Amino acid sequence: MNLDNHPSVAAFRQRQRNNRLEAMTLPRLKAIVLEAGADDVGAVEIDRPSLQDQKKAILHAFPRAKSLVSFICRMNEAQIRSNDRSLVDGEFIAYDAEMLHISRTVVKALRNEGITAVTPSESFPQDMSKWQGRMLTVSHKPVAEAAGLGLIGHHRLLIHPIFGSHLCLGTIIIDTTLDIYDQPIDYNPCIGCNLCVSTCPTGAIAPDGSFAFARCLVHAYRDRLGGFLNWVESLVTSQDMVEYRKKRTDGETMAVWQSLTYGGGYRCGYCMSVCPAGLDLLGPYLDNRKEYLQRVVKPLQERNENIYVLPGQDQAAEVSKKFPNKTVRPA
Ligand code: B12
Ligand code: SF4
Ligand code: SF4
Repeated sequence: MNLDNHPSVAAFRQRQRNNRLEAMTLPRLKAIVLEAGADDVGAVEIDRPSLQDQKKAILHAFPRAKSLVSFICRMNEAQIRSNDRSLVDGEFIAYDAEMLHISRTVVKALRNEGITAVTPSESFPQDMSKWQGRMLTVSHKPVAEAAGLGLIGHHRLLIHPIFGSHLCLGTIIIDTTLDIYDQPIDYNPCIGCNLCVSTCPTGAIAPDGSFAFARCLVHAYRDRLGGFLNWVESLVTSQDMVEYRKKRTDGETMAVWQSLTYGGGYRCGYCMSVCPAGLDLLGPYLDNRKEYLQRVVKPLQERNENIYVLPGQDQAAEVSKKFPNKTVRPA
C-alpha cells in the first residue's frame, strides 16, 4: 500500500492543512502562563550567552529546545516568616504541587498551539545517577535573571523587584522560537541590609558575598538530600538502639520520617524569611526597622534549635558565639 493512501496518513495531512497555526509571540505565551496561575513570567532564547553553561544539559534533556520560559510563584510571606517550621515546610510543599500544576497546564495549552514543551523539576526529582555531580536539568535562577524576573541578591536567591525573594521558580523548555525575548532588569533589588548575613545560622552567607554551599547543605538539608546518607550510616554502623540513639535522638529520626513521608523538611531558609527587598515587602522595614528586627529577625536568631556543622572547621565555635541559644551538632 502506498503510505500516502493510508487513512491515518491522509487524515494527518488534512489536519496539517487545517491547522495553519499562528507563530507564537512573547505576549501570547505570557498570557498562557499567567492564565495557568504564575505570578510573573519571562522568556529567553537558548543561545543567550549568560546561559551557555546550561545549554548542553538542556539539549541533552530536550534536543529540540529553542526557548526557555521562566515563571515564578509568589509564596505567602507570613507563612515563610513563621517561627513554626511546619508552616514554612507546608508552604514549600504546597508550592511544589502548585508549580507542577502550572507547568502541566501550560504544556497542555501549548500542545493545542502545536508547541511541544517539557518541564524540568522545580527542585526534585534530579538525576541521582550523577550524585555529587550536576544532577539537575536547569538551574532556574540564572534563567529567571536572563528572562528579566529579577536578580540574585546577596543571599544568592532571586529577588523579584516587586515580590521580593519569597518565590518558587520554574522553567518550561519549548521547541519554538519567539518574536522577541526578555532582558535582565537594570538594577539589583537587594538593598544591602545584611540581614541575611546576620541571620544565617551556619555562616554560609559571608559579608563579602561569598557563599559556603556545604555549610547550608548539611544543615538546611539535614533531613533530606545528603543528610539521608548520613542517617543510613548511623543505622548501619550501630550495634543496637542504644548506640543508634547516641548518634540520633528520636526527634531527629522522626524528622527524617516526616521529610520522607510528606516532603519539605528544610531546617532553614532564614535568608529568604528575613529579606525585606521587593517593592511589596519593603514598607515595614523602611517604616520601623526596630519593630521589623524584633518581629521578623530576632525570633529566628534566638530560636532554640540544633545547627548541624561539618567536622574539622572553625564553624562550630563561630556558630556558638554568634547564636548562644542554638546547639551545635556534628553533621
Ligand atoms: C542546589 C540548590 C541548592 C543548594 C545550593 C544553593 C545555591 N545557592 O545554589 C542548597 C542545598 C545549599 C540550597 C539551599 C536553598 N535553596 Co535551593 N536550590 C538548588 C537548586 C536545585 C539548584 C541551584 C543552582 O544551580 N545553584 C548554582 C548557582 C546558579 O547558584 P549560585 O551559587 O547562586 O551561583 C551564581 C551566583 O553566584 C551568580 N550571581 C549572579 N548574580 C549575582 C549577584 C550577586 C549579588 C551574587 C552574590 C551572586 C550572583 O553567579 C553564579 C552562577 O550563575 C535550585 C533548583 C534549580 N533546579 O534551579 C534550588 C533553588 C535555588 N533553591 C531555592 C531555595 C528556596 C532554597 C532554600 C531557601 C531552601 C529552602 N527551600 O528552604 C535554601 C537557600 C540557600 C541560599 N541562600 O541560596 C529556590 C530559590 C528561590 C529564589 N527566590 O531564588 C530554588 C530556585 C528552588 C525553586 N525552584 O524555587 N539550594
Ligand atoms: S537556608 Fe539557612 S543556612 Fe542556608 S544560606 Fe539560608 S540562612 Fe543560611
Ligand atoms: S537580606 Fe538584605 S542584603 Fe540580604 S539579600 Fe535581602 S536585601 Fe540583600
